[in-house]
Amino acid sequence: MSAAGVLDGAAVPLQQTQADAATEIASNALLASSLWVNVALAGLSALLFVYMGRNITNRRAKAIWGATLMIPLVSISSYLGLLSGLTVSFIQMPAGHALAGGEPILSQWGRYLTWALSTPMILLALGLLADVDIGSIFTVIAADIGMCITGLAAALITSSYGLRWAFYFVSCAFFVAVLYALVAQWPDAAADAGTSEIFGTLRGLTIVLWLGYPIIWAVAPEGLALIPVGISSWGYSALDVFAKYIFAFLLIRWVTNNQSSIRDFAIGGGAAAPADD
Ligand code: RET
Repeated sequence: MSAAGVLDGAAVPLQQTQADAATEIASNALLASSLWVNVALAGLSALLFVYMGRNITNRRAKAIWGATLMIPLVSISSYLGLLSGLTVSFIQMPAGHALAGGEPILSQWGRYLTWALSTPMILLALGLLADVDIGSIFTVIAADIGMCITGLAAALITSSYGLRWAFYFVSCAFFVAVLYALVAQWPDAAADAGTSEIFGTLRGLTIVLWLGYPIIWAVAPEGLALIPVGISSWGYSALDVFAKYIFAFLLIRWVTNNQSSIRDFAIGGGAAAPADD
């Protein structure tokens, strides 16, 4: 395969399409601001979370903090990738799509790629908080990665409009598996672990906010093209503010204030030894 992208039927060097994408973003104030706001908030969040976690000693609390800190760090990389044009492409829509035959759309496919790293961290943090068994954490994270990668496929397919939606619905099926665990399985573990209250708050936040992402995809230029890319990008960015930074702040604040009530990891594979007093 040659290192060339195809735009309007003509071969275009990849470097050029990358620079074009970056220029297109920079010249659209709505779009550019939706990305820069997140770079700034992710940076501030990462610094704040490092500071908040400075006195954590409980190992489970430390693991939750570590997973949570990854969320803004992945986010910075994600948004810088979009701004640079590296993870953004002009995509010609297939026949059947509302924009078929028109200008290629600017797809922010890097979002779906980096969600495959950030969303597992969110679920790992929630699973550790609820003290869910490792098999369940693994399964839910596998379904979640499946959701992100098939979402990426749905966004990138240019050969068939039907297959774009087929991948969209496969992604939704993975999403249902994640939601099922959050709604029906993990709350019992959280109740056993004594973390029901904070788990309930974060679970509610996660379910409501995560439902917004497939809705935006469906109405964005990638799907039915009912809204322009500047608005869909702001939609994702606004959801990210709450689903990532606010979520992570609430979790780290609770963990640092309640270390003594967090069940530490079992030592040597057995039950944790009771305090020796
Ligand atoms: C897509 C489109 C295909 C169908 C579904 C989707 C779900 C995406 C979700 C994303 C959550 C992202 C978060 C990112 C934080 O870093 C891929 C949009 C179901 C739920 C929370």
